[in-house]
Amino acid sequence: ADPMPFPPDYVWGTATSAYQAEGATDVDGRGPSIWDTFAAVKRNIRGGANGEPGADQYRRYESDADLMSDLGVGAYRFSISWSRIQPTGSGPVNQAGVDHYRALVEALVRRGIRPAITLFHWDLPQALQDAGGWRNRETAARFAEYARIAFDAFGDVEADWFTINEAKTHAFVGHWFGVHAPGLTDPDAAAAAVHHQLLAHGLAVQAFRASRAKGRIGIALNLLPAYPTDPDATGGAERVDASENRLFLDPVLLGSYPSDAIGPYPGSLPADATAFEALQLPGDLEVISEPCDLLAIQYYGVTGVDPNGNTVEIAPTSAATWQQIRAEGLYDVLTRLRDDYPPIPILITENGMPDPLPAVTIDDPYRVDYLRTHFQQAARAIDDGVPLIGHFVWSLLDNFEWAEGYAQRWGIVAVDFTTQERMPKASAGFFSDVIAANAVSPA
Ligand code: GCO
Repeated sequence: ADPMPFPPDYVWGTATSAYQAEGATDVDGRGPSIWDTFAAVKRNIRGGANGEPGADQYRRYESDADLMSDLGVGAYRFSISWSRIQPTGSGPVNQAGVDHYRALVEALVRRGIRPAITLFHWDLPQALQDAGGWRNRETAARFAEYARIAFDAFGDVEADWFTINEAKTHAFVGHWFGVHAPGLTDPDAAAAAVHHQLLAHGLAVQAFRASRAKGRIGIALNLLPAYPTDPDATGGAERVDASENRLFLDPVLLGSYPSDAIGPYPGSLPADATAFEALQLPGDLEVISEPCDLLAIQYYGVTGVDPNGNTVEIAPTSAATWQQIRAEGLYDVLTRLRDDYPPIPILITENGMPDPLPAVTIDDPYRVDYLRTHFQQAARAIDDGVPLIGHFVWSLLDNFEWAEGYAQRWGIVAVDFTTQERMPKASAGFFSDVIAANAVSPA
C-alpha cells in the first residue's frame, strides 16, 4: 500500500528538558531549583541520582545540534531553566544564563532547526518554593516577569514557545502524590498549583503579545484518554476525563473550569472544591483563556476506568508502569479536540516510550513500532481534518527520568552516562527515514 503522507510544512522534532538533559547544575550562576532540593534527599530518586550529569547538554549543545541535523529534524524542543536566568526566581537577570541559551538557539538556527522553547518544565527556583511555590498566587506574577525577560532576550528569533509543561503532572505528582518535587502530599496544594500555573500561562501569553516577540505561543498539556471497561463505568470515566483532561483544556480553550474534576470521588482530584473556587479572582479565567497560536499536546498512552471509577489496565504497559500503550488513543485525543473545542493548530510536543531495561540499548524494535503506529494515527487524524502541524518525539537523548533517575531510558539516541558518548538507536534511523520521506508506511 502507499505510504501515508504528512503535509509539506509538517514539523518533525525531538524534545528534552533542562533539568533532565543539561547537567552543569553548579555553573555560571545558576541558582538551586526544587529538583536540586528534592533529589538531595536520597530516597526520593532511584539510585539516589540527581540532575548531574544529565546528558551533559549544557556543554555538548553544539555537537547535539549536529546530531539533530544528521537526523534531519526540523525543530528542537528544550526548556529554559528559570534559575539560570533569575537564580532566586525574581530580581536581576543572570547574563551568563541568558548567554547560554542564546548560544544554543543560534546553534539551532544555524542548522535550520527551529527552536521550540518551554519556559517551565518543573524546575521552580527554590527561593520561590520557600515563599509557597505554586500554592502562592504571587508565583504566577513572578513567572510572567521571567517570561518577559526570555521574550526580550530571544524574541528576535522565529520560535515556538510553550509556557508551562504538563501543569497536571507538576500539580498532581509533585503536590499530591509526593513523587516529584516539591514532594508535597496535599490535594489542596495540587489544586492551587493547577490554578496558579494556568494563571501564569495566561499572563505569559499576554506578555508575549506585548513584547512583540516573533513566533507562536501555547501551553503543553498531557492528555490521557479514559475508556470505560463496561457500560456501568461511563460516569467514572467521565470523572477521570474531567480531572486528567478537561480541568486543563476547558479553562485554556473555553474560559471555564469543569464542575466535575474536583471532589471526594474516585477519579477526581480530592481537594476542597469551594477552596479551589475561592482562589479564582474575577478576570482570572479571561487571562487563562487568552487566545494562543497553538495547542501543544503530549501523548503517551491510555487508561481504563472500572465501574467503581478506578483506573485499570486495558492495554500493555511499558517499563513506565503508568504507560499503557495504544496508538489509536492518539487518534481519539486528536479527533476529540477537533470535535469538542474551537479550532486551533495542534502540535504533539511529546510522544515516546522507555527501553525495557536500564542498560544502554541501541536495538529498540519496540520503539520503532511505537513510533510507526503513532505516526500512522497522526496521519489518519490529519486525513480526518485535525489541524495537526507537527510531531516531537520524547526524547532526543536518554536522560534523567525524574524519580526513576537514570534507570529509565527514553532516548532515540542512547547515552553512556559515564563517557557521555551518544549512540543512535534503531529508532533514530527509523525516525530519520520518516522525516526524509515526510511519510510513514501504513503497515
Ligand atoms: C514531561 C515528561 C517528560 C518525561 C517523559 C517520560 O512532562 O514533559 O514528563 O519530562 O521525561 O514524559 O516520562
